[in-house]
Amino acid sequence: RFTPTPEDKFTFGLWTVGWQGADPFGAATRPALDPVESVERLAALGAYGVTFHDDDLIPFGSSDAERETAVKRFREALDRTGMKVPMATTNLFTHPVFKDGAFTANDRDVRRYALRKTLRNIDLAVELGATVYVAWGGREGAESGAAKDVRVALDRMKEAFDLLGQYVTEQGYDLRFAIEPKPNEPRGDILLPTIGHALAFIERLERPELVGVNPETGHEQMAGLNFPHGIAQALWAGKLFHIDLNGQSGIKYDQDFRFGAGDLRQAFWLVDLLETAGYEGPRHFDFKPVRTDGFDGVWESAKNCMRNYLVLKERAAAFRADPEVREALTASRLHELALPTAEDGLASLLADKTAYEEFDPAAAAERSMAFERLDQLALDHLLAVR
Ligand code: 3MF
Ligand code: MG
Ligand code: MG
Ligand code: MG
Repeated sequence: RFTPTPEDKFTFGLWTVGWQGADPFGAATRPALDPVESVERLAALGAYGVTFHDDDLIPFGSSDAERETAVKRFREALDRTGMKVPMATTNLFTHPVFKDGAFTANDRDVRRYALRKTLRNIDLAVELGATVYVAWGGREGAESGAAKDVRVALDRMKEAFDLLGQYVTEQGYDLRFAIEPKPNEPRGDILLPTIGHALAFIERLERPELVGVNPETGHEQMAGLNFPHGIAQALWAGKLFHIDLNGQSGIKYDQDFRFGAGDLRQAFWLVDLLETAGYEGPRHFDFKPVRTDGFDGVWESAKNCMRNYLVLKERAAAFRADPEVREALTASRLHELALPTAEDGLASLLADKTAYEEFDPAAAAERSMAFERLDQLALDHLLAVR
């Protein structure tokens, strides 16, 4: 029970289990992990696949020969274990050259280099079978006002995504892009800070159909936003191309706890949403095993990201199947929300005296929505006391 299999489509970034624990105030507390070991361990735990930044697999500055060896060993581990690579991404934030950003760096040479670094890894991503390419604009931003002309920077961001879209189209690649929003950290403020900003930006691109979002639980919650609500809007827009699952306790630094830690109620509603909305992409964990622990904690937390998802999946299904919940949903008029407001048309709405002239707002205001009972039923199911 609660033991994952590849059909559950759980994936992990190489950088998650591989995180060595260096933070702004302290050095690494764990040695580096070989990507091959990560693939093997995650496969043994029941994961479906792994994802990577170019530099996670091929250390920055590697020679062509070193690059070939690293890719060959990785590919052999994938073949041996049956693990997939559904997504890849570019590291455009670690090297000091990216200190002022990549696609929106003021320095034009840096922008051209960032695009070439990305295009190079796109070729590898496609070779390894990826169909989604994530773009987190970690250092696209500023700490002060005059340092970045945001409107002009957005022109450059659009230019970058238009060029990337042109490239995959010309190459005939089956690859779509997913923008990962984040409000701040490491920059004081980051461009495209939330799901909503990203969705609006995408509609201004040359090929909007090629670009969606990769929202991360903690990133939206760092901005005080409701993650399941943001995911619902991304799904509604047909733009949930990928997702980063983790845990976060309120408006703080990017905590990257394992999935299930942090805001458990939002995690419950998120799983309920993903499992009922027809989302078929990977359930991808982007978390950091706490730096207090050794490798025991790394594998324990990786296992528990998946376990917690499966527990919540069972709890959410129990909630939906409970006859009392169905009754409560009806009492709260959820079925009525699903009815169009004026399927009879505007003229008919204007002619309908019961809609206005004869409508009694005071009487309607007295109808209880009965949300308290509904929410307690959800909590009882989440706590497994029903
Ligand atoms: C940072 C992140 C990133 C992105 C990654 C793209 C290092 O807060 O979440 O992880 O997820 O760059 O997938
Ligand atoms: Mg995070
Ligand atoms: Mg993160
Ligand atoms: Mg992320």
